[in-house]
Amino acid sequence: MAGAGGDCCLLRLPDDSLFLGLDCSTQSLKATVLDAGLGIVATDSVHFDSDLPHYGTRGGVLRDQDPAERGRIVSPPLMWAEALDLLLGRLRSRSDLRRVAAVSGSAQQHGSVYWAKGAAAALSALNPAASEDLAPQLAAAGALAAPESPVWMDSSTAAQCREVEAAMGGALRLARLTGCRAHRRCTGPQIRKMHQTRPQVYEATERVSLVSSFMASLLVGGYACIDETDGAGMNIMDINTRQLLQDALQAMAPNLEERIGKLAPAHAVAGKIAPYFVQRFQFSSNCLVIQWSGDNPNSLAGLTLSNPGDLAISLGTSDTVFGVTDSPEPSLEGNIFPNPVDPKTYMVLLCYKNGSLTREDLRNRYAERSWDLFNRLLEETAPLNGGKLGFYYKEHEILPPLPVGFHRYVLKNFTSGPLDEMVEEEVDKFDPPSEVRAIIEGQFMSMRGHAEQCGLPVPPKRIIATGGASSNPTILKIMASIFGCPVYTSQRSDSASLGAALRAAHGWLCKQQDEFVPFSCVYSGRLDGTSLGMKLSVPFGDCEGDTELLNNYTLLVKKRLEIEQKLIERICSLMEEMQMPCMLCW
Ligand code: ADP
Ligand code: XUL
Repeated sequence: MAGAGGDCCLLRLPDDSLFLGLDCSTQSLKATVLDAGLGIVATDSVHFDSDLPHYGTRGGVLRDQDPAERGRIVSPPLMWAEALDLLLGRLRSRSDLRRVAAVSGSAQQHGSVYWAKGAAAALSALNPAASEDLAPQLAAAGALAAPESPVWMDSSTAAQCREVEAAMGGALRLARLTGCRAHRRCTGPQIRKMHQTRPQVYEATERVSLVSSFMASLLVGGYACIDETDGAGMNIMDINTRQLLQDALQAMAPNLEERIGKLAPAHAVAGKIAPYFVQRFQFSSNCLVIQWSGDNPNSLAGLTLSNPGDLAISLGTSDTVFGVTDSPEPSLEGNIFPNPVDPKTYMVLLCYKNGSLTREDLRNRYAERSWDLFNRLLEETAPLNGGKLGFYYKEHEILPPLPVGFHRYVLKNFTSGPLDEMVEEEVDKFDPPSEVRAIIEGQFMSMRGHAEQCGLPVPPKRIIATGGASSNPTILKIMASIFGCPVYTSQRSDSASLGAALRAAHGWLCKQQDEFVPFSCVYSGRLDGTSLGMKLSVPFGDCEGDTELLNNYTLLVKKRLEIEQKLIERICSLMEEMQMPCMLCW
């Protein structure tokens, strides 16, 4: 293996080359362009709601209003295609796209795109000379069997999840085989639901892509493979052998294998960039498209996370907590994905649906829509919030699996008795500053408790924070106190598009060497002074009282997990009373 013996620093990216990374996330399409010295040359983004308002999305998604389709959350794939044209048009005026040696990307994980019969031909015939852009050309060719794609926020697949787990010998067996139980957002159950509820769409489908492989397909002008990392979020791939599992495919829908196609490693070349992009945006016809992957795996690459003692926390539309391991132990709570830049290791991930959009909701209710006021309220309130604990679910949550609803508790005798003996009392509301502290403390306490249960390092040596809300230092301070470690941030909060640019460079090097080279060859000896340098944002342990506060948070985390369990039991017995199947504990 080239460079495995430590001589990978001999490998060089050509001096004048650029590497483009894209990130098609829930709310926006973002870009990072790196030069050969890994400096950031350009960044840009297209915000779906405001830049492409004709799709009518809110937060990048459409929510089904039909009561029978409660929890169905979709996005139009043509919106992502239109965003690609718009973003590349903007980038072309700011950087010389002819110098881009390779492009790769990230996308929100789990979403499924249904290509119609004949779409492969339509992709290869995209016409750069036509007056029309990608989206209208795809629409005119009838390239999509479904105009809307279920995305990771969709929670309408409970029945399919139950069926799939039963067919596969239970939730834990499925998790051990595929890296996770059938979470509602997993792609396999989404495909099963499409087959069951819209059979005409499934019948008309030639290929199913993930959002990541959909975007790569546009760039290569043909079907790109699903990569083995993002593919692990589907419940159909064996995470050890990285092969499709026949019984899992059958548990989802008939004739699925031919619709999925082959899987490919994340560092592989998907193809050369299609003539459409060469002529429209002046890419070189030699520009390589490296397999796209999921946004969390690409963040792992962008943060160069490789030390098992480090924990990454991404505060984006979803909140995610992840780390690296070489001995994965799949559980009922988290997800295991192969590491996109190291074939020997895996990433362990916890995902929360109530991330930035729920924080925004509380900011709008209690802090006049202003992050400045939100932060002032956080600073006005004392750590531990006087024993006030809040559970805020604007979306059906994954961890714990609770439906939409807000729950608030106050621990009785908080200032006088021992914390672990305190009893909680349910209340209707808190004062606004306490609401604001309760959501932030609550989110981090939940992450700490569940991370520990999944075998992630707690306390970690350090946390690397990323995603939109990681630009907020007041929030990061609370994260450090609750986890009991320093918090670092990278230069830019969009580690997914940065990771995609680095993976583009990695894929390019692997192609040059004709074999896998270690990812560190891309940045060997060059972390500081490049886009990859980390800065210490919040130290830990320097202030008197840090440790005592951490011990108190430890007790509150325990209490919080107990209350979560009681909430789950309460909902389960309500469902039982109504003689409905319990969706929380199947
Ligand atoms: P995505 O998952 O779509 O990639 P991002 O990582 O871009 O999301 O994060 C977008 C979110 O960042 C917004 O919804 C917003 O709530 C949040 N955000 C931006 N600035 C701040 C801030 N100063 N404090 C807290 N949250 C912020
Ligand atoms: C991860 C997940 C989310 C999306 C958000 O499993 O579902 O983090 O990737 O973009």
